Amino acid sequence: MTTSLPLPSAELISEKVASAVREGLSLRPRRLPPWLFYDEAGSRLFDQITKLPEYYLTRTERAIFLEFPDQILDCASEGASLSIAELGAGSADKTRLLLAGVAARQGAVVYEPVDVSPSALAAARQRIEGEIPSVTVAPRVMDYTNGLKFSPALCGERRLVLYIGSSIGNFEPADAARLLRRVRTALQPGDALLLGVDLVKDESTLLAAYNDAAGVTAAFNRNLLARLNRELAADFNPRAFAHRALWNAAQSRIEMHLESRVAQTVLLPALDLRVQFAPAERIHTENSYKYRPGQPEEMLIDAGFTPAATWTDAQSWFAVSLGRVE
Ligand code: AVJ
Repeated sequence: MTTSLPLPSAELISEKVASAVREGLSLRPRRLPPWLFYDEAGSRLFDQITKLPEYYLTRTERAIFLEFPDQILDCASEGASLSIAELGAGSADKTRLLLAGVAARQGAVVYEPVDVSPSALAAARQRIEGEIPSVTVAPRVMDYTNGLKFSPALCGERRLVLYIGSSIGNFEPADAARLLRRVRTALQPGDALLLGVDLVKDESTLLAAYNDAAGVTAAFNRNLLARLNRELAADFNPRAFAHRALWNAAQSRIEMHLESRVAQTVLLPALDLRVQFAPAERIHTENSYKYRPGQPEEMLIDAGFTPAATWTDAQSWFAVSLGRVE
């Protein structure tokens, strides 16, 4: 667990956890931010989610990268050489496809994964450098939602920033817009952003992706409570909360909640907090926005990028859009 490591950054993260939980559990309706899902156990569960038959997002985006690697890289590079940055270190499985393509073209490439988690970055570095020796990994420990600064670009080299996996979907529209504008500000003319987003589709497909038969998403959702038990000495009984995933059509988002099965009181001594839950009272743990065709391009324009191309799968379930800085 990160809290037991004597790293200054781990201490910062733990202060961040404490204040987010204090704030979120005091709100009505109660809520907890989705970045709290990703401790070590949560990251492992998310990895399992990406392999579920119902969770179409990861394999659909991967299929797009497998089908159009040259078009994507041609469009981003316009013949120049590229360095690759990525917001969120992720499992780097899809990133590997693009990195291998860039390495094959230029001989070598620098990859800068940006993440708040030093352990996620270390894992990404090991994986990538082990598999593609011509990639130099330069991890950046940074909370990209609070500000973003890249290393100075090499002369003549263009930076391609990856923000894939529909990670942007966790943010409400105003926050998503602010984040994309921050990315734009950190870039130079010639640089580009590759944005991967999940598209609106039939409700049953959407719901199944967040309500898998094997219960992995439920375990992922409940792990959040187990994490608070581990890190804040809270006494949540995760099984006393039901996993709920619903489609909010008006807001075009899947919502995940943890619903108290009974009246119960939870103690969080580290925060000097005691929270009473009524039966069926919910904690809102995640929004996952789904976009209409054309919307990723609009978001890019709003942030100051020029949309250059969009690639999608045969069913138009997922879109990958490239925005250029002019
Ligand atoms: C990593 C935010 C893209 O919203 O689909 C998966 C997280 N939550 N199953 C998503 C998630 C439940 C995922 N993102």
